[in-house]
Amino acid sequence: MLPDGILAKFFGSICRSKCRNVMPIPFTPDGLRMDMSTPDHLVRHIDTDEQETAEWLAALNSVLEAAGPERARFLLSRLSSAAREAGLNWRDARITPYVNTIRAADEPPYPGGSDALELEERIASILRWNALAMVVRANRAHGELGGHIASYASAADLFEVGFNHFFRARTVDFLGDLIYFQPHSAPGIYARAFLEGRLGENDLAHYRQEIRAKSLGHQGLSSYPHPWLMPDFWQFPTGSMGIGPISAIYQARFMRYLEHRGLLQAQPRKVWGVFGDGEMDEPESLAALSLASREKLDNLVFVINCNLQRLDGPVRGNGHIVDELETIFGGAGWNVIKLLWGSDWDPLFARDLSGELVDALNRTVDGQLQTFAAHDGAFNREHFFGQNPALQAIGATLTDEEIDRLKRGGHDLRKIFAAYHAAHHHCGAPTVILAQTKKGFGMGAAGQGKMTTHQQKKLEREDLLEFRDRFRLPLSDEQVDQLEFWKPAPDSAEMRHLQARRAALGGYVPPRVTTGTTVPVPALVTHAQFALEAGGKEMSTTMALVRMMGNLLKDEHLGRHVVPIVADEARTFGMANLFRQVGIYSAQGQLYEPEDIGSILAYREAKDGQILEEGISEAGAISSWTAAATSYAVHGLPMLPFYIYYSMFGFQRIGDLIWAAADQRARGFLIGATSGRTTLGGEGLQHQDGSSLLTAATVPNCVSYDPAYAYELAVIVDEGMQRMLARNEDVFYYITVTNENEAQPSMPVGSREGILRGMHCVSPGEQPEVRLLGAGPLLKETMAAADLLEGIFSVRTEVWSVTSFSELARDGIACERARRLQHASPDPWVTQQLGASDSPVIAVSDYVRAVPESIRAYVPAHYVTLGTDGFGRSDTRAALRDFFEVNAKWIAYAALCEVYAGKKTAAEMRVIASRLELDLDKPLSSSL
Ligand SMILES: Cc1ncc(C[n+]2csc(CCOP(=O)(O)OP(=O)(O)O)c2C)c(N)n1
Repeated sequence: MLPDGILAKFFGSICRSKCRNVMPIPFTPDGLRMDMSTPDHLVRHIDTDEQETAEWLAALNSVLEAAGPERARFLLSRLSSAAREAGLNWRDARITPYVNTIRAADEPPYPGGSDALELEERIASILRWNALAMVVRANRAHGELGGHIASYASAADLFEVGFNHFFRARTVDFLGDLIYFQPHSAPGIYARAFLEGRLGENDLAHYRQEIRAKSLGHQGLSSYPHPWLMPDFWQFPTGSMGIGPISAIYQARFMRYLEHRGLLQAQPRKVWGVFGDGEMDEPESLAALSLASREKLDNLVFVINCNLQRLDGPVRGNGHIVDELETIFGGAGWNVIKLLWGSDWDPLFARDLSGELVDALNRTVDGQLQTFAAHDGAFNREHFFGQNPALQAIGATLTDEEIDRLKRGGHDLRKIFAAYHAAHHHCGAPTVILAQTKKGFGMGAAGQGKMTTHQQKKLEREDLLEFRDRFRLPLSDEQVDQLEFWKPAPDSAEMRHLQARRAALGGYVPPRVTTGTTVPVPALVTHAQFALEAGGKEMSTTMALVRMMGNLLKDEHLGRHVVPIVADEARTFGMANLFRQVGIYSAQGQLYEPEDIGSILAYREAKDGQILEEGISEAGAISSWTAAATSYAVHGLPMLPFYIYYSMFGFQRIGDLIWAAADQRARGFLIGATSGRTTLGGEGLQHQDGSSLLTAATVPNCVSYDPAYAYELAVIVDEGMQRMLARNEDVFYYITVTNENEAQPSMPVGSREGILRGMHCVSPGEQPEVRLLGAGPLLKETMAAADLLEGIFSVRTEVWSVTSFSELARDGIACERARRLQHASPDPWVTQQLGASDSPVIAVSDYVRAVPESIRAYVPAHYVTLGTDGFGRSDTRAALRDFFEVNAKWIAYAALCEVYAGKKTAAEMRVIASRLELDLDKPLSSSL
């Protein structure tokens, strides 16, 4: 009967003990005394009653031996709740000691034994050299190219264990693991592909010289993983810190979604993400940790390369980044594995009977660990092992050379294998491996642990020779001087082993594979007849979009490929009917009776639900969208995601994730709803979007539209589906839709081409004196302006609907350039449409003027633009349009200024303005 007796003893002893902090040991790396106080969170409590502690520990051990770990866990939980009941306010520290989570005794045998270990170490050394040589060579030739040596130097072993034992390739019957590679470790991944025979020497010789290489008939290698630039190689762009981690989580989750919906066969695939410890500072890196554990994503493994440094200096110089991440990941429900010390530390820990060694490691902050990494064995003996007699005794069992060679966990293949093995087999939660390494490992005095190591791109001769010797590379001095790449003969033991391991794991990684699978697109009339033949019916373009999507979801072939995504606000966009129709995806199904059960709009969660409702995380929703939009390549299964969101919280909020999706050759629809600076009345400054179309225009493979009418929207969506699903083009669509109800006309005959190319005439006029171009929600104001001009001022007009200024501008740029380069080219579409007339042209957009300005060069007449520059305001649409000078009256007035130019005086124009009730002395909308 342990509990009661033990509990009584426990509380008694706690009351007796007075905890005392260990005094930190001042550390003097250069002989000077420094204030090196250990931060409070790294100071452990001292034992005031060792005998009592020993009794408790013995009790725990005896339970473990007699009844096993389950019983021991139960007792500890029971103790913990008793402590809480007694008001102790105690909780288990989230931080475990600064040692490996996996005990040496629990390590599995290394596959292939010591022979394999030795070979793999040699292979890693070759890769280190080739990666280094690649960067140094490029920078010797062109100092501006840049590149990184130190990151891969620290991560090489972490990658190699993955490549040799875990990262499974795509085969005919297995879709393969997915790996998110730390971007600035790219040289190492290229170095491996070179040994594998996937890249040639000329490719390596053109690292970061993609343009020049192509002109010489070589591939050239992009700086970081960029599927756009190396479409058969890289799968996931990670160059912008933080994007890799959140994308990896949502990728793992999307794989589950596909499985639960029965679209993808359930396979034991893994998503691996290798990231830097500095990268974990990015909000996106940590943003979705709880989603991963909530959804029990045991198909996900993060390996955080804790080399303790970022670019400028230590990640957490005054603490332990590993402990901090342990707390964060552990708190979020992840399985955390600390991989801190190599096998050569095991005998030292075995000798550490007093616990002084562990205590010293607990207290040594990262900035100090970095300093130790940068110094030799003698220094470390003096300053680390020299701290007290117990440590001195442990250090005395090693030579300086051995101290120098003591490995950190992330450089020990055996330890890494044990951690990966545990992660690979862990069930019920994602795993993070916190692997401690040295930045610039092996770069010697030139780089290892140096503050400046991240930016080191060149090495002196002596350093290169030292590197060669350090990794026992069979290179002559001359070969080192020439920075020759080293590739052992195909029948060498190293190459045979390397190839055999990859063959056993199904082939090479990373591969980006596209199968060219197409999905039949239903005829436009089947899902959008209501829009094509609207006949004046009132609806908003958002309503039209949702109705089309509802119809597409019902399509026999396409339906299951559609992925509706929202962050929140499905109700705002009128999508609540889809809850019932296709359900909201939840891995757990629905464990509660929804409040609105029985209603036709009932909130329905289901394991095979089709809607991804991500909660208020635009970063999460776009990551899901990217996973779906690239499924055609990643899983060989084309999907058609529609992510519908407040347009202001798209390009502005998560523009970098959209840029990464573009890099990844995403295909899908981004729908900027409640769009337009004056169309989303009431919401004011941070909601009213006047810029997303401008940003969208800067993304090369993003095709953006601002349709005014439901039929325009229908044609655009149809063409988008044709291009992405039937013609397999690597483009994605950004379409703005609004919540303003409007009488929707039917589609005029022959307007399809104009809609798609960017403008079509909606109100032709005989010899117009002014041409009005209206876009999106402001087409209505433009039409009203034409009525004013015709009705009150007898000015002949013509009105055009501009569906896309950016498509018009792109066409203009291409035609103009073709001409400059002496190629035959038709006029740009906008030039053709506006023809030979020199009547002035007035363009109006609910976005900043830079959007309509983008076509100025191709407008063959005097051109005036009106837009919504400035901060949004909370008010009615009418008030907003007057404020931004984009309502019918202001448009008409702008037109009259051109029509009457040189014919009417300023005073006469003021009379016209007052007739239109316009205040000509109001401040500029964008003035401060
Ligand atoms: C969003 C973003 N900000 C800044 C950078 C520039 N940058 C590239 S690497 C790096 C430091 C990375 O440190 P860490 O993640 O610790 O990786 P390590 O090189 O130490 O392995 C920085 C700031 C970037 N790539 N992306």
